[in-house]
Amino acid sequence: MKLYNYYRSGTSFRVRIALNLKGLSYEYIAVHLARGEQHGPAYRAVSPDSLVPVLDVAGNPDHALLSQSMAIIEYLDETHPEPPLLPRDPLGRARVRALAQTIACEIHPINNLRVLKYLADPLGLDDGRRAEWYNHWVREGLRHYERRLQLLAEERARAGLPPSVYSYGDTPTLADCCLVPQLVNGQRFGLRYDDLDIPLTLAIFERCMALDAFQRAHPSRCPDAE
Ligand SMILES: N[C@@H](CCC(=O)N[C@@H](CS)C(=O)NCC(=O)O)C(=O)O
Repeated sequence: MKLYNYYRSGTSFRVRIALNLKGLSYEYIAVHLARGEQHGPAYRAVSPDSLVPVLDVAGNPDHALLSQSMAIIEYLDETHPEPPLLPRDPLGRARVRALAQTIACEIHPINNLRVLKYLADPLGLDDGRRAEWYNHWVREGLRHYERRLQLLAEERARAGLPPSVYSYGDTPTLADCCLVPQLVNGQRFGLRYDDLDIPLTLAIFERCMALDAFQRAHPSRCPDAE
């Protein structure tokens, strides 16, 4: 498999984590987003929407190019079921997808590179105002994530179960693949989490980052890291 990605891309980071958790090796193909390589004709042939990540599952540029990190991770989970990244039961799957989408649908799309660029030009927001935008949506989204974790912990307590080790249950799931890159991305933008009151979220982050699969996927460990 080949993964077209970029070290600082949070959605690429999600897929790198999933590949590592599954124990799958892949060829790392860097697309330098900051230099605009995603808009060149070579990459356009791979990704019509000029976005990373793209996973080439056949090693053939003419077919089996998968886009959208969530679809890619679910594909990997279905084709390589162990260890599962989604619970077996429908209720658990819905819960994990809801957590994952709290990050992937409510935070990330309004904060990605092209949106931040558009806020600058043509909308004219300076760096400070753009940071305000970014911080607002990340902080709000993380508070909502924490609240979901609290509700799940209460539900488990009612069933006589201890709190989850990771976002949902005792093993990492799709939700953790989304959470960790978002938190790392926020750190890069100078976001502080200590005044946010999100203890469950931060404890899960630490547990994930203690795992080799998450460490190896970190931007600082990527071949294109600067
Ligand atoms: N929903 C897509 C989002 C992909 C996305 O936004 N990728 C960003 C990097 S994290 C990108 O390629 N940005 C290029 C740009 O903004 O020009 C996914 O989950 O894969």
